[in-house]
Amino acid sequence: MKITDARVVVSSPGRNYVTLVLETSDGVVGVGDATLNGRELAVASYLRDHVCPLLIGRDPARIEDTWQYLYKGAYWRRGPVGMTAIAAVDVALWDIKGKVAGLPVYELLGGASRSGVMVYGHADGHDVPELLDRFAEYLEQGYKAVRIQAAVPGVAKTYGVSVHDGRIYEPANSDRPEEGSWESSAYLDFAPTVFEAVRERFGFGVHLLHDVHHRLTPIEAARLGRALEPYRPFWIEDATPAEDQSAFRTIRAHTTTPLAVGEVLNSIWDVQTLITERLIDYVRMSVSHSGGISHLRKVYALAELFGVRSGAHGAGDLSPIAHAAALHLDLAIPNFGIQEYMGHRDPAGEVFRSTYSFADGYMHPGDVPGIGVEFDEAAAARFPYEPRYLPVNRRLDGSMHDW
Ligand code: EZ4
Ligand code: CO
Repeated sequence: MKITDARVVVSSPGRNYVTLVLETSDGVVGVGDATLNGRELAVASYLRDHVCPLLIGRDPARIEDTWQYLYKGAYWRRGPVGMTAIAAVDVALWDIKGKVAGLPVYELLGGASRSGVMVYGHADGHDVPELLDRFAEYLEQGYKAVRIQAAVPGVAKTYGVSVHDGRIYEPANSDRPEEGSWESSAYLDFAPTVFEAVRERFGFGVHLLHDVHHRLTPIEAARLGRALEPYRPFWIEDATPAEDQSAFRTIRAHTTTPLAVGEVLNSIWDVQTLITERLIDYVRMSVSHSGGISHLRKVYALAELFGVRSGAHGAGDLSPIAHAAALHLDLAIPNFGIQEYMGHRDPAGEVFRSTYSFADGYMHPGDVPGIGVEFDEAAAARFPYEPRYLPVNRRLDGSMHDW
């Protein structure tokens, strides 16, 4: 069997997605997600112009060899654009392998290690009462874990708080980067009061998560971790800018609050120190942005040796194909921790028909052969690409801050 066609589809059913479609001489079709939020067309070009021509004629069964060929063959290593492109190829090849074998991908990865994948949802609010109302809705739906984000009083725009139009939180909401402002001291005082309010109303029988979104210095992050200890968070995420691995030594030295990081990282080398020095508890790299199933499972295997668990990024900018791929891996690995699940805005469901399901706080990828997501190219063509940027953030003196 040979790969006979490789094409890239950029569409915007509710938000932009980049999808790779591979076809084989046996008529089997595999799909992979290549979406890199706000930089979509760079990955589309990397695939179209530099990778797709190399795939034609290759044996789709040789997943690891293709991975090595694309990674080592590029000479230029790591980085979000290249690793997202390779991930799309990798997931499409796993999809093909599953379809050829007549098995869901998790069976090819060693089979299920658990009956379901615990996911967390996102509760947010412009103030604490609104957050509490949203939180209650998640509990009613059966969620066992919920991320809590509330607007900081006096701060113009807070990460993670949506415009409540009944839709899913989407930070890439403008054709120019929106500008926000940030000052950490108000946030550091406010965040523990949010946890206190949620614990007071709902008790300790539900996991609470929180995303700091790269906003603090190491010693500020240490202070936050310590202040949150009485409320026993499941984790704080991206407490400091993620690329500085050694910053976590400082945070770790001061708090027992569990730490998660990795959604902006792309390779096993980016988390080598974090894992081998046991500086984090959860690694948040996603299938789509870190070389696909083949590479992320190596990250998880390394993490297993050091007692670090998975906690993969699962925002709406990861397509349903990426979410399904994540669920297969989550179901199979021994050191699964939790999976983020934001859901997808309509009309994404018209373009991506998925077989995964949610019940009582747990998800399952389904048992159809392959990844379990059908990509409808005719439907995708009805939703053309729209330029969208993530926001930027400035300090009160006008200088750039992480957003
Ligand atoms: O900002 O996915 O944990 N989730 C997040 C997300 C990210 C977006 C960036 O594309 O931090 O909201
Ligand atoms: Co995050």
